Amino acid sequence: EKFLAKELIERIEGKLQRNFGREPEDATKQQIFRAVCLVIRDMMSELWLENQEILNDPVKKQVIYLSMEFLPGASLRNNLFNLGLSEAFQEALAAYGQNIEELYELEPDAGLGNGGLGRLASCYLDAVSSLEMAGHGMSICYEYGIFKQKIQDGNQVETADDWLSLGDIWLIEKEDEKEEVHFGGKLEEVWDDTGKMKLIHRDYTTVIAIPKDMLITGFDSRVVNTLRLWQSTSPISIDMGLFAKGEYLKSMEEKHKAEVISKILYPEDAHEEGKMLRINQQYFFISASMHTLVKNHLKVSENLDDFHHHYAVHINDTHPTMAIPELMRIFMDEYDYEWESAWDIVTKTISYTNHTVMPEALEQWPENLFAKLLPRLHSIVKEIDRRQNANLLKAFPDEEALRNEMAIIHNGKLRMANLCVTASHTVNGVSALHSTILREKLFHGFYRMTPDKFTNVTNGIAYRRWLCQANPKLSELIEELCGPGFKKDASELAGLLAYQDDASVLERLRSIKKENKLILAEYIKNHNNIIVNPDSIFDVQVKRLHEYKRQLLNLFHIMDLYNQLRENPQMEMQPRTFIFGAKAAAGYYMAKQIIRLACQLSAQLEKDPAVRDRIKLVFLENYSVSLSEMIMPAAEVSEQISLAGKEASGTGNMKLMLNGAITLGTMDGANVEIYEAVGRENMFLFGMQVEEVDQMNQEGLYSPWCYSQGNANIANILELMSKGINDVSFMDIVNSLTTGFNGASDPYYVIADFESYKQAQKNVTAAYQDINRWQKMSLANIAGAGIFSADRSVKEYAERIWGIDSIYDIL
Ligand code: DL6
Repeated sequence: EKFLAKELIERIEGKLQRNFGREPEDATKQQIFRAVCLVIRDMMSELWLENQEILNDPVKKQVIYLSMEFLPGASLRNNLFNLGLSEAFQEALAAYGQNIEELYELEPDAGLGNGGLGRLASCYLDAVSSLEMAGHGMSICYEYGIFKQKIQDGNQVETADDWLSLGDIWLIEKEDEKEEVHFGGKLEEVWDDTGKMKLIHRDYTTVIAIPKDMLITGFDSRVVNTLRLWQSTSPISIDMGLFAKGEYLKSMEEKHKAEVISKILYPEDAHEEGKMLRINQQYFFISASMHTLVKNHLKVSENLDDFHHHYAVHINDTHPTMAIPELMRIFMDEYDYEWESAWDIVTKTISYTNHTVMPEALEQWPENLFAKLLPRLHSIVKEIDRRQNANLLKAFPDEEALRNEMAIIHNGKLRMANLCVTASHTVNGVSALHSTILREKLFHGFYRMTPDKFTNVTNGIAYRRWLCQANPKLSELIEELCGPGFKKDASELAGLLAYQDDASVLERLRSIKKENKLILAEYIKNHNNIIVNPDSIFDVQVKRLHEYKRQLLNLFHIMDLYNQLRENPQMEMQPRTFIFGAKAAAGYYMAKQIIRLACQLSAQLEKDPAVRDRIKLVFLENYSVSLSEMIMPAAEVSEQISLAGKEASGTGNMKLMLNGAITLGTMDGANVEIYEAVGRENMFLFGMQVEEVDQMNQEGLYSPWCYSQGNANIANILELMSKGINDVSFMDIVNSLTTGFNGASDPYYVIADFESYKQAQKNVTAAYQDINRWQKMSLANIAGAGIFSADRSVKEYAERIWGIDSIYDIL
């Protein structure tokens, strides 16, 4: 049912009057924003209610996507687009002289995640709703999301992200569905008359979990799902006894301790305090979520025997692993299930996606800390480990080292990935290459034991957000040429290929890109005070800052160009604008140094009149979902230059190709599948392949210092960094490359891959100078991006892992 602008005007006015006591003409922008969102929320709630009966039918399975991180970004534009109401609202707001674009700009991003993993979770919720499937996300309602990045004097400074000040408008509190979560305490054995022993948990601390639900729409869909975000609070708001004694701060201590759990997106786990908070966060949202599922199931079913027919519980990386022992605990301690039957149901319920092979990101908890915070869960994990060890002994009687590697508890550590693989019915990686690495290396022993458990689901993106919403001109052109079908079925983007030799279409593509570049150029002027040439190549690397992603390699190339230009100021060159966006973890020293290098290099290039019109470096502050929606449409080169074997998939690579940028990348993660989709002629490949990296690692003979001795360009770059860029020396980076900072020198082979990268960059320039060739490549990338739709990924999960279908198909 479509709404007329007139009806919307009445609804918006009603909200303004009832909620803020204002007429439209006296309302602030924030109040109008809130009123508009409330009107949309009502519409979504109606759709949500309509589906409740079907959704709660135990015969119809639903997926529960557990993730410590979701990155929804902004919701207003997305919800209007999905509901088909963008124009109607635009018209309604115009009646008050309001521009809907300004309301879009007002909305803060819900930044409840760090990067790719969280954004993927949000893309998948969008796809689940768009495919009219039943599925809900569960996570934490962090009061402060991912920090806001400020660049001050060329350094990253973190400030708090108070997204709830306006973002709360999308949350519906369901106080009546709150849960209790128990921490700490001790276990006591109690024997009954029949000689049966029960473990009783005593003296625990209780924290209350309050659900805040965000409704999730899908494109042109009757289904609205929810993202349930748990907020922590204490059952005791104030201890009146302590207050009466004058101990004011202490009287509120319990409340503060409880509330800190959902205060902030988890910090690094570098020290014990951090670890403790993170274990508490994980258990908090898992315990509340599992209790809710069990309760809801028992509303529609007699017992828990058919729990796995009703719920597919998916673990997004190891952070939600506690779902495994927590479900076991609930089944056994609260519903008297025996171990075997509980295990049977739990293992049929749980599936797990691995998102990284980086050892430092594979979670391991100190056993003593885990036991202290969660004594009952610890006893259950110990029993899972004991049983698993018996299985391992049978499977690998002569391979002690392998058994140790596969153990869940080893050397005083709890290894969450091994627990996940042991208890999940299916384990997947996120690109073909990554899944191969899981099977052949990281989880090889498990693969030998249970090969059928392993599968691959290549990541996908909510492509309508980055194409139809972020790049409306391109979307309109595609619709004009290929019809509107691509909005439902991304594979129809391939229809564009019919136009690859059509000069007028190629020209229109070029002019759309130019318009988008102008928009980004304006943003850069306003935010960085740098005037960029819109005819220069917009070369983009946007992603979290990590050494393995090799932003440093990109900077090496820029420093090399700078050195060449200084030596030969007359050198002919196609102007380039190198655009970076990246947040570094607050405690990650080397990542922060690399940001500093980028910022100082940017300033240095600007200072030099012989250089600044040809190469520019722009470091965009505070890279976020919303900023990405402006960058992707304007990008021409997509830098995907991680060391082969390290990037599990990448999803920025997909968003950029969808917008016609051409990938300059290594054979890593989903780049391999981009290569399969568009062919070598439509991207720029370089660098070592995984096998070569493995060989280098095995030989252990790599000497970046020797490379630099034999290559004057590399030596000059190192010298430039040592002597100083914009008067700042970067000796720690130089040392990390040449003599080793934390162990091996240049562990991500920046220097080894440099020449190959440089050649690929030359190929980029040559291709760009042939306008027709470049536009054809660009078109081929847009046309080939359909495979990277999150709808495709979610369909694969639904069919091969979760066993769910559209709720309407199975009626
Ligand atoms: O699968 C989503 C995303 C991938 O695209 C990236 O390649 C990968 O680095 C990222 N992984 C993580 C791992 N975090 N932890 N733990 O963020 O996942």
